[in-house]
Amino acid sequence: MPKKKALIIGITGQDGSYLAEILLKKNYIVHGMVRRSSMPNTQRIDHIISTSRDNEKLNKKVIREYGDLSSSAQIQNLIKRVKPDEIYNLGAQSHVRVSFEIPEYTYDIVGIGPLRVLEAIKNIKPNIKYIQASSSEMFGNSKKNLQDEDTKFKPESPYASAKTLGYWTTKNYRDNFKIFASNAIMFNHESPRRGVNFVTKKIVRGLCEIKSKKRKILYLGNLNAKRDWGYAKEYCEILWKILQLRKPNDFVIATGKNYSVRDFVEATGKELNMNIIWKGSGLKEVGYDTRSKKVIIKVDPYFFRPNDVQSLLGNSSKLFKIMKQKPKTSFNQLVKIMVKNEIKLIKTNRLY
Ligand code: NAP
Ligand code: F7E
Repeated sequence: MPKKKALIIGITGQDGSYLAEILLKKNYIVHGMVRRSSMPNTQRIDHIISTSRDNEKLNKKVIREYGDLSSSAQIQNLIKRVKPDEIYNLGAQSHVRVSFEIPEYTYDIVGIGPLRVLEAIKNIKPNIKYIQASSSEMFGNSKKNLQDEDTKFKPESPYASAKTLGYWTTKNYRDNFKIFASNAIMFNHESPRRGVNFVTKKIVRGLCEIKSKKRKILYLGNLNAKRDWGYAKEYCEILWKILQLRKPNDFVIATGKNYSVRDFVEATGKELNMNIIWKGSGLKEVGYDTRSKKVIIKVDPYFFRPNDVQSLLGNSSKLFKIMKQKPKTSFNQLVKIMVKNEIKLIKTNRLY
């Protein structure tokens, strides 16, 4: 049987890199869209990038394809040339706070990007299976404490509004043009490969640096926000499984438990033999390590958002019912995985 071909948009990101490894193991030919940059942006996939385009010589490596979600022409050319069986759209300006600073760009890539890909699929090869990385941010500060596929969207940021557009575009192309197009509504998922300006990786790296005396203070924003944090590697395996279903569908992927940023700090501290307690309130609140007897966390309003989502908690019973699948890694296991890896990384000055 000929090998299946996948195109991963966003292959250089956290999820793209895990998904590429998963698909290569499943014997796929994997093409990955990479943006041209003045400094290397392929650290997460350097170990699997191929220099050859010859399928026979690929030997479980990714074929790099230059491209950008801003360009319909590039997307069309790529789809015409590669003719993938499956497209995973993980490409995004994925930082919520930054989306308030660059809203137009965020709308273009995150909101219109999926339309560009789906329109190309419709016109060039309508039997391509497509999955859209949708986000729990679409629920915003929801009236429902537990969010599922039927919960009303209430996007609070340019990022969330743009993701909501991507979600509906995906559903419209499925309903109107019979494209196999599914949404994975993913709640926060983390890993050692998480970008350093997301809160979990920032906390883990920051506390590891404090522990190894490379820095004194870690500055954070909203400590009270609660998130449903899962393990990225597991979520990527589920993305693949969603595309193997007989019919396209939309699924929430979540652990069903949520914790605050403050909880994440305390759990990370515990792994590093610190005992962090909180003193003061508001902007004056600090995290104090009773072992070193030092203040190690302070609040910086720079990291606040004009409007933050205070609590997200996902109900992934539909995923479990239809696919007998649910994320298994617990909050404490996730923290352990991230801290263990960071201790190794920090010795070599690598981020991933
Ligand atoms: P990430 O680490 O920020 O990766 C984003 C990827 O998109 C990177 O490869 C990035 O390339 C690429 N990209 C950015 N702008 C692009 C453009 N103009 N054209 C083409 N590619 C572009 O994000 P992630 O955490 O892996 O998340 C994967 C997807 O899931 C994203 O769409 C994100 O919005 C969504 N999502 C993530 C979570 C989560 O908790 N991680 C939850 C829900 C949904 P560079 O490396 O060159 O920047
Ligand atoms: O923030 C608070 C912050 O930036 C989590 C993206 O993958 O998941 C991610 O979006 C919470 C927020 O992730 C800092 O205010 C406190 O309440 O790690 P984050 P996010 O905004 O939830 C969703 C599902 C996505 O789709 C996105 O692509 O932590 N927080 N202090 C902080 N956040 C950051 N970044 N930095 C801080 O210093």
